[in-house]
Amino acid sequence: MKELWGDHRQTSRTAAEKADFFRQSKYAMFIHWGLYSQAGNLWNGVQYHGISEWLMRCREIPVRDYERLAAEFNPTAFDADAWVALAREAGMRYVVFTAKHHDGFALFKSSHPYNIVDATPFGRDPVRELSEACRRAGLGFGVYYSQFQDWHEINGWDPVDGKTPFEAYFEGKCLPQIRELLTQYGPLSMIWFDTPGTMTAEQSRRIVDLMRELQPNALTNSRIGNGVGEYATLGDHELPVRRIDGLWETIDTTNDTWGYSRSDSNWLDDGEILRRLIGVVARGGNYMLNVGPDSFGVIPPVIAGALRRAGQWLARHGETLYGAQPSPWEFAQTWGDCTRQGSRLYFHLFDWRPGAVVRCYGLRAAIRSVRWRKASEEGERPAFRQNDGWLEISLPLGCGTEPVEVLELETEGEAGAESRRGVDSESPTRLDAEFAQLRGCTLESFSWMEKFGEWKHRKAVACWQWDGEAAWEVAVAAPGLYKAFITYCDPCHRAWELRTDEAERIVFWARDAESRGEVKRFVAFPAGVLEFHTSGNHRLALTPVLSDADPGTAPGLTVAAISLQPYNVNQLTTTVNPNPPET
Ligand code: FHN
Repeated sequence: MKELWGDHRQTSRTAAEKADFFRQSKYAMFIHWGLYSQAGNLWNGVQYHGISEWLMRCREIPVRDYERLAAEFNPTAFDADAWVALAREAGMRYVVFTAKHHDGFALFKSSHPYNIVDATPFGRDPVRELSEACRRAGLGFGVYYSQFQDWHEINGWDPVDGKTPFEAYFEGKCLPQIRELLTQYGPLSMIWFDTPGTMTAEQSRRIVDLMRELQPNALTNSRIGNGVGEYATLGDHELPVRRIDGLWETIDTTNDTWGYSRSDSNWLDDGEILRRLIGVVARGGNYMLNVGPDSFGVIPPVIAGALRRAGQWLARHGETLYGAQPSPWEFAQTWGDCTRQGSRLYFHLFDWRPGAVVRCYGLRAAIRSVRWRKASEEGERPAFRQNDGWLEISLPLGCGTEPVEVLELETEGEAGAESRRGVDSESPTRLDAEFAQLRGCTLESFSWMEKFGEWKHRKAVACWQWDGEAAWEVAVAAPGLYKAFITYCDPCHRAWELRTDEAERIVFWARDAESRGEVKRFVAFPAGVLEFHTSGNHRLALTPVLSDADPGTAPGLTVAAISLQPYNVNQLTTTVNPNPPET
């Protein structure tokens, strides 16, 4: 095999170069394919509705019964070039394929007999075919390897003390198979590890040492465990609200499962794929999106079509994302999101209409020009003005056929941005918990599953004391009335108040927003109409109502966000507070 690889042992790229490949790429295809795809979540006539690659575990299928899937596995329609062509057409820059998932079945030729070449009528090696197809197409190629969970092996799961009996599996199957992957398929972009469980630091380190020895150019993700990965993988389906520094990725699915499931057609559409991709790049990360080919080896056509349509957009607007820097703002905007290449900003419009004004606060740079990223733009240059920290761009009438339209702005030098959030006078502005200043309460991270394996993540302010306060520094575009919506769960059936620094306040009663166990049911409740008498800087504070205090209890309430929606911009009231709060 060595001849296929060239001399890569001597030509190790530096860490910076490896990072550069990752940073430039931004968008990747994740593929979950294995014996579970044969079952498609159907076992003994019963359809199961969680993530399908967990079928063996969730249905408690004995190893010998599950192994029978191998005897049937003959995906004759599998065509590595077709999958890779789809990834390319979708605009993805590398592919990560499940060489071995938790069920222990290897989708490559291994000395361990439980592998696709030796144990199925199919008899081909998809890792080889995909690695070669990616090389031909100029895409990066990496493999997923479940290093800790192996439900096929008696010692490959739930080690008691991190050594025996797990050590026997680790030495006997895990390390030899990783060696095979590192030596049989030419240069890999990465090995993508998963669920390190109770692996010891030494075990994680030994895998990394093997990678450094055999493929120093291959990256390692954080799920190798014990802090030795080179880039961070966030929680499954986690789309961060705030910018994250360093190398990281969001991993996501095109429906609600990773492996193929006959019962799951909850597909993303091209617009949603693009919005998620852009949002992740704007926060500083890479987006790896999964497909689950079926038992024939076919990627379901509905999602293939959506991926291609998103790819057509990327073919027109790729320079706004590949190699792009994150938004100068830490957060998304009311109208969409922003990416940057040097002194060029790209405003990706998710939510807009012709003739509307795109407004944003706190850009620290003068704008030289604004244009549509469109083929014919003659006569349609949007007008813009910068005033008092606000930038306003007036969209022309009659524009827009794209799932996401893009404005290109040229700035004087590289733009920075204020951390203070602007409150728009025409569109709702969401103030997330992540950006609140907290006293007597804490920011907590919540993760839960809706269906089995379908993760949701949200940060929220919780653990309130009676004198606690969550406050947001804002810049209000125009004085007037704003309807406040509070997104929360776990109500305490108590009064809360939202107060401005102009002594305006609304008091609302926290209603029922039932959560079930770990599952958080965040709901945006209307709380009241609040007035800002002046434009400019303000402070908005949320507190429990003290007169309600019961020393024996906590105030409760888990608050994810406050949204301010312009109530009636034309109906401005007096500049004197008509309704002073009680002291
Ligand atoms: O248990 C796996 C799951 O099946 C899937 O592979 C995902 C992908 O990130 N990783 C694990 C759960 O986080």
